[in-house]
Amino acid sequence: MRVLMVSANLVQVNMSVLPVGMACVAAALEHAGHNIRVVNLMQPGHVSRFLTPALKAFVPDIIGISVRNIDDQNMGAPQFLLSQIKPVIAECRSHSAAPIVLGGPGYSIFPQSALDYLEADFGIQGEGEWGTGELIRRIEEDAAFEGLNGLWTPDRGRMAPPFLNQQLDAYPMPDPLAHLDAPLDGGYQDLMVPFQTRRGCPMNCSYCSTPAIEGRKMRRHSPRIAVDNLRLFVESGFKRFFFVDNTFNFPRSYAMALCDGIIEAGLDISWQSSIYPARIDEALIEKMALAGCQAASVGFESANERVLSAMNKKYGKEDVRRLSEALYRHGIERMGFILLGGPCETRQSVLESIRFAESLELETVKLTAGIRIYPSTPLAETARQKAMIAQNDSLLRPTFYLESGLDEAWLQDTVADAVSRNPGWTS
Ligand code: B12
Ligand code: SF4
Repeated sequence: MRVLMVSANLVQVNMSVLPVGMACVAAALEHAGHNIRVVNLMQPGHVSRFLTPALKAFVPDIIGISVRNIDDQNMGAPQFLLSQIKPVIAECRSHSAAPIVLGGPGYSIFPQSALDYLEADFGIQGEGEWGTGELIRRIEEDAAFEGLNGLWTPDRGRMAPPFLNQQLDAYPMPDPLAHLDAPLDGGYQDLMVPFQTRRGCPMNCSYCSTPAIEGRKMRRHSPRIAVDNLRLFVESGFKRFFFVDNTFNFPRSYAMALCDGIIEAGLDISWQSSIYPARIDEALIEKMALAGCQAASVGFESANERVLSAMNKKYGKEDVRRLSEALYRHGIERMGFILLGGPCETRQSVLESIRFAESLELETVKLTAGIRIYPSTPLAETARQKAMIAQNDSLLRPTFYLESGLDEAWLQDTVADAVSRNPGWTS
């Protein structure tokens, strides 16, 4: 079949992000023998510039749309980014009668409400490699959709639970730079190539949407395959990578093996990753530095034990301090993240977290006021019990948890004040 894959992430919030998830699906479909065309829309003007000609010239049999962001998670002035995808769908419909399939991390959190809102024909929740191929097969053979894992339809909802392949090596590795037809200012060589080695997270933080996207069981590529793929990028001139794995340090043995592989392969690369502030020691940090880790996101979220416990975090502030000091010793830039306003938060705990972050002297800190509530999370349940949200609220429109008793204006002022007196801090 002729499959047009469209990345509909039209924003550059935080940084330009290459569509690695869409590239995974495109690689799997190409491997299965389909004729693939990829369009990477990186700003609204790209719709007429790149999508319209592709629709006219390629004449797809099916269109896949990758939905990454629903909103920007900013309680003060939330942007509902999903609305930007409506014109993308309208453009597809005006030039093509091909069925439209949605997928991607944003879509997977809201499989029914996003499908309804965008008025697409199908959605694949979770990983798209197997499900999209199977959907195409059934469309080609005019077969029923019953039992198709991860598939959602507007009328019948979910057909079966999402498919989680335990053998990630069974999928071809993606090339997020393949078929990149929307040039970025300054070229690609300076971009951080998003790179995934593991999927899933077992940590069960109370507010997290990852289970809906990747599941709770961690699945991995073999370190050898990951390193071979990194080498291909290096041979094409790319040296900067962003490991998009949820927690780089889990499991520790895997993180060590991956770093060893990078070092043994002599890859001269630099990279960023996210670290969970537990089960990490100096030996792993030293190995990460040797393998090219230049910066680490440390989402410690709070310094208050009651708040951390309500978030179901499995570390305390002394773990964070030890981690921060070890990263500093090995020359890894520390990017701290704090989430303010969740259950058990008080004015005192807000100030405690800010003071603690100041004492760490991190290179950068991002303070977020209010926690985005995602469906099927313990945080959503708490918000429902406290009547902050309606029982049947889909939560598709950005909705935030702010502990009762915490005044939003005070919190925003306190955050702004902390940002203004600390260089490298943002909100
Ligand atoms: C790494 C990451 C980042 C990095 C990206 C670095 C980089 N260079 O790529 C950084 C930190 C910069 C970042 C920034 C932001 N992020 Co972010 N990020 C992630 C994270 C952890 C992984 C995304 C990823 O790359 N996954 C790896 C790829 C391989 O998987 P995938 O994209 O899910 O693709 C699979 C499936 O979804 C599916 N699929 C994908 N496309 C398609 C298409 C079709 C047709 C089909 C059928 C299937 C399909 O198949 C793929 C392969 O299995 C996710 C959380 C998560 N666990 O998913 C959040 C996440 C995507 N981010 C999110 C957000 C909000 C943001 C920001 C807006 C935050 C901000 N205010 O700054 C920005 C936006 C950046 C931008 N310009 O778009 C939200 C999106 C939900 C929402 N509320 O909108 C998520 C889900 C986190 C969350 N809070 O829940 N992010
Ligand atoms: S560690 Fe990160 S990805 Fe895992 S559950 Fe917690 S917030 Fe989600």
